Amino acid sequence: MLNRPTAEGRVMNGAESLVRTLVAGGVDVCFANPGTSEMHFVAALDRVEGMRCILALFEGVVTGAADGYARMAEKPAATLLHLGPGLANGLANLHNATKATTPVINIIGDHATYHRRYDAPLTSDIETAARPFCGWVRTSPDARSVAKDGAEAIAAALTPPGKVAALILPADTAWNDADGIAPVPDVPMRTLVDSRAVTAAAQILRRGEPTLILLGGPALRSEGLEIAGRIAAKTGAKVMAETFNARMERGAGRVPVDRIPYPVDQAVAVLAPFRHLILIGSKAPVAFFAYPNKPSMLKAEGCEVHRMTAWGENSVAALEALAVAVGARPSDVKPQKLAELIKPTGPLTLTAIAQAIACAIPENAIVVDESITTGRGFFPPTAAAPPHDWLQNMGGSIGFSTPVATGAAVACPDRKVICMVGDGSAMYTIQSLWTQVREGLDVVTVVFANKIYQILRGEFDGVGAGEPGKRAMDMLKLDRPTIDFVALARGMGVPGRAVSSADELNRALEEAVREPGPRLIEVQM
Ligand SMILES: Cc1ncc(C[n+]2csc(CCOP(=O)(O)OP(=O)(O)O)c2C)c(N)n1
Repeated sequence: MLNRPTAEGRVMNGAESLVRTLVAGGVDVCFANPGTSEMHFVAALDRVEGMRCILALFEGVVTGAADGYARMAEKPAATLLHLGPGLANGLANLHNATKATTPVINIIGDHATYHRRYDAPLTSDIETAARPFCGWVRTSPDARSVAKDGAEAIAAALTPPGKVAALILPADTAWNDADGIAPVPDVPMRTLVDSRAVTAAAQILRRGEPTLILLGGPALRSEGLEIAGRIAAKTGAKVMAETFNARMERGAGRVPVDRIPYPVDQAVAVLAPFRHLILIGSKAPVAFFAYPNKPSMLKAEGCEVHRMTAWGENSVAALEALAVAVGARPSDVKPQKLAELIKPTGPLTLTAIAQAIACAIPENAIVVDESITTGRGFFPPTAAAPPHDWLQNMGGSIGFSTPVATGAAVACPDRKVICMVGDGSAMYTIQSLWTQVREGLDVVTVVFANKIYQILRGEFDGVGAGEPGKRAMDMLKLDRPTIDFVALARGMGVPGRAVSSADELNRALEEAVREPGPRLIEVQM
């Protein structure tokens, strides 16, 4: 362990070469939950300027925060995880990040290369654990490779459409001598769509048969939506988004699009009229789960699917080319009638909750949506709120929103983050609140405390499991004991309030949006 002097006369080990490579490569935020094997990475933080390292108290918060950060910062964060078990705790939110094609760079410590053969307690096959959830996996063989491997991890994560990368760092590769910083290899741009795909889509649109343009990914930012709105107005096609989306720009002044509903019967009904489906940055819609006697593919029989853009292609440029091909102009877009913003009063119905949220969303807010059954109908009533971003879970693994909101707030310190979460989902990664306090993050967490896994009550029926008895209902209900979210928040330093009427919710939201720093509102349903 003979660490060499740097240009400034200090020694640089593998860990420091990696931290410096990350910072030089534009990765300057790291969400961390370290252990013994990561201590040299932690030590390097004191020697390297420019890396903001943020402690989270569970790895699911670490990985979810990295997802939320990258969605908003449009560049990846690193994570620091402790061997196989640390990674395992973080995998669920890496799964969600992978499905959303979010770039993430995981640094996972391992035992020193020579120690692995002794099967010490924390030994496991980290690469095998990482592979199903990470698009790029590598173990650094020695300290001199660490910087180059780190630079290649950045390039892999950033290569369109975006990937979760896992770099495994045996402890001796962190503490042995390194050669210095490595430059990040060139990252390819999103490629342009094949002009034949544009011509084919334009031909379909010109036929005038019922056509749905289904948008996903970057096409859901305001520019893509605006162009899609032009195309729809000119051709009569309908534009929709997938059920769940990584990031959609919406609100007053933007072209509103609705999403395909989650329940299979509703989705089938929405898609039934269409003869053609044009996919732009999206997938042909499939049911979240299989149900007896229900289809897996949601489109109507005979509906033709045309994939206009492949993964990693520039879907906004593709929309632009399609608009030109069909002769659609900005003046073609007609303003659509949106649900009025009405401040609700009286009992806390689902409509009242949606209206209260819609009135409270401030301009440029970031809404993270894990509202599950409570928020299924939130989209139309919030469409006229001031312009905001709406982030959702594309991987279905719950415990997503509180970490993602944390990371989004780190990425955008000047924007209010509103995290809407079911009480069941909130309990997976509630530790996020502690990190929000420590980092002074502007997040309002709104917990929908219906005291049940309400969605699963519906799924019980949906899969034909019969009538739930007492023991089955015990697996769905969260009422024994009741969870006190205000007390949980207080325990982590977050001021909280419970509300049980629309007026109370209005007031709590107004206060939480006005005051800086984290706040929690428990909506008692
Ligand atoms: C990691 C993970 N574990 C379990 C599930 C199954 N699951 C889906 S939704 C849900 C409950 C959600 O409850 P809550 O957040 O309270 O929302 P509600 O259904 O009451 O609207 C569960 C347990 C899952 N999707 N992901």
